[in-house]
Amino acid sequence: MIASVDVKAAAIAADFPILAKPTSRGKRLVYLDSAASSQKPQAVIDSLVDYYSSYNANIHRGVYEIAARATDAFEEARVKVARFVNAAHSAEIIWTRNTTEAINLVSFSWGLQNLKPGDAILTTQVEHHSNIVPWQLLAAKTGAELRYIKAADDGTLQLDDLDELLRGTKLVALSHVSNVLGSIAPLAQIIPRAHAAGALVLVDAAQSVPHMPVDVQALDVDFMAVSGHKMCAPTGIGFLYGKRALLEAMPPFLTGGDMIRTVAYDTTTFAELPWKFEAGTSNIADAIAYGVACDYLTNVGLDWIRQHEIQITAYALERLAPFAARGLQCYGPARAEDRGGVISFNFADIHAHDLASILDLEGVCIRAGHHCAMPLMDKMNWPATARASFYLYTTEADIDVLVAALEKAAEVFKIS
Ligand code: 7TS
Repeated sequence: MIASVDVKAAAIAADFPILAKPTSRGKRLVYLDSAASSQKPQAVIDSLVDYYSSYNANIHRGVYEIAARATDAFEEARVKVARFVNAAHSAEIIWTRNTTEAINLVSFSWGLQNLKPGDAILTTQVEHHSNIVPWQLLAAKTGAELRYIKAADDGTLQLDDLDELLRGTKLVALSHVSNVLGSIAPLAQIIPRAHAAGALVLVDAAQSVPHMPVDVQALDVDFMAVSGHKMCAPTGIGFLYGKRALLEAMPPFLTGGDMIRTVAYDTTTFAELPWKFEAGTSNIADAIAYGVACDYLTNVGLDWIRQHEIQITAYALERLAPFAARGLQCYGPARAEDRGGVISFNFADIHAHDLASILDLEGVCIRAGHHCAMPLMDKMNWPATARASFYLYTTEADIDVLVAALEKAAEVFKIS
C-alpha cells in the first residue's frame, strides 16, 4: 500500500463519528460491511438535523418560506445525483427507496407494458435477489422467458453464447459489480451488443456507483438502479436513472398525490418527469442528505476511492493468503484490479456465521450468509460465505485487526 493513501483513508475515517466509538466490549469498531450499508459522515448527519430543525415542510405545494426552501433543497439534491452519474438531465432521476424499488419500478411499468410471450429477459448467474425476483414475476405475468448469462467460478461472465442469449431478448438486467464475488461485468462490451440485438439494458449499480466513477451517458445504459445507503447517504432513499424518452413513454408505477397534473372524478392526467413516478410525499430529508453525500464523495474523488479500494483489497488478499495452508479460501477474481472492494471467503470447516460471531467479539463487523444471492450460493455449492467489504474509510490497520481476529478464530476452532 502507498502510505499516503492509507493516511488519507485514516483522515477520512475521522469524518465518520461511529468509527470513533468503541464497541460494548471496548474494542475499536472495525467496520468491514460497507457492501451491506456504508457508514455516514458527519456532514450527512448534520444535513438531516438541519432539515428537521430549520426548514421541515412538505414540498411542491407550500408557498411559505420554509416550504420553498425544502422544495429547492430537494430538487437541488436531484441535480447533484444526476451530476454524480452524468445524467443528461435531472428529470431522468426518479427518487425511490432503494435499488430494489428502482428495479421493481422498471419491471412493473416498462415490463408489463412491453413484454409478451416469446420475448426474453436476460440476467446473470451472479445477481442479488432484487435483480432476479422481479424478473421471475414479470416473466410469469407476461409469458416472457427468463434467461441467465453463465458465470465462471470467480464470477467472470461467460460471453461466448451472448448473441444466442440475446435473440428475442427485450431487456438485459445485470449488476455492475457482484456483491458476493466482487467481479465486475464488462458493461462496455455487453451494452453495445445488447443494443445491436434490440434489447434495453438495466444496470444494478448498487455496488459500483458508490465506489467508482460511473457515467450513464458514456456507458449508454437505459436504466440504472442505485441505493443511497451504500454511498454515505441515509437509508430509505435511492434512485432510478432512465433515459428520458423511455421514461416519458412508461406508465406511472405508483399513483396518487404529487404525481398528477389534473384529477377529475372520471379521469386523471399525470405530472411531467420526474414527478410522474413519485407518488405521495417523498422522503425529503433523506433525499437532501443524499445530495450532501454526493458532494462529500465528489470532494474525496471517485478515482481516488476506486484506487484506494484496489489497494486495500490487494493488501487484504496478501494478508489472507498465508491462511490458505490452514483451509481459508477467498473467492472472486484473483487480481484486486479486476474486482470491487468485496472479499467473500470460507475458513476451513468453520461455519461463516460462527466466524462472524467470533470476529464480532474482536470488534470486527463482517457479513455472513447467502448475501441475498441464493442461486449463486447453490451454483457454487456454498452453504454460506463470510464477507469483508471495504470503502473509502477502510485502512490497513482495519485489515490487520481482521487478520488478528482470524488467528483467534483458528485458535478457538483448533485449526493449525
Ligand atoms: N443489488 C446489489 C448488487 C446489492 O448488493 C444489493 C444489496 C441490492 C441490489 C439491494 O439493495 P437495496 O438497497 O435495495 O436493499 N446488497 C446487500 C448486501 O450485499 N448485503 O446487504 C445488502
